[in-house]
Amino acid sequence: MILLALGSNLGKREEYLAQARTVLEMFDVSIRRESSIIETPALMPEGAPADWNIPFLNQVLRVETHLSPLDLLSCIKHIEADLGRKPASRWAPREIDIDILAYNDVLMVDDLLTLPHPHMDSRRFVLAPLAEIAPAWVHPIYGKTAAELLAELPA
Ligand code: PH2
Ligand code: MG
Ligand code: MG
Repeated sequence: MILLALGSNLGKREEYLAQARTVLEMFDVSIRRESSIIETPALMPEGAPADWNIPFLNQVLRVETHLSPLDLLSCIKHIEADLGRKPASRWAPREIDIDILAYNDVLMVDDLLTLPHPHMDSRRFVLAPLAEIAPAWVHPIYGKTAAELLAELPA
């Protein structure tokens, strides 16, 4: 199962998510399921500027594609730039963020891409929409389902 997470906390957030879905389909990334869109408080690094504290819209997609993980990543980087995302520091507010959560059972650690996404198991804004569309998906390292990982999150 190939899983993507979308996030936006700048500008017309809903439109950025919709445009991302449209452009993904144009690049041979077929969306098979999409979660509800949820609004979530920004998770910020310690010491982040106060004006970074802008709520996100988040959504998770299950997709199919013939692109390899790194080709999918480079496609995603192009889409993010095309939709108007400006280069900014890590975790700064962004018009659109598209992250690959998992690519089948591929395990990789690379400067460009780590799979599964290294923080997905601790983030409610990822696990809640993921558990909505793929509760039985099993994390290839932890051997737990999305539903189990969500249930184990501290409140
Ligand atoms: N993405 C981040 C940093 N913080 N917070 C929420 N709620 N949702 C996100 O998608 C998010 C975040 C970096 O990609
Ligand atoms: Mg992200
Ligand atoms: Mg990203």
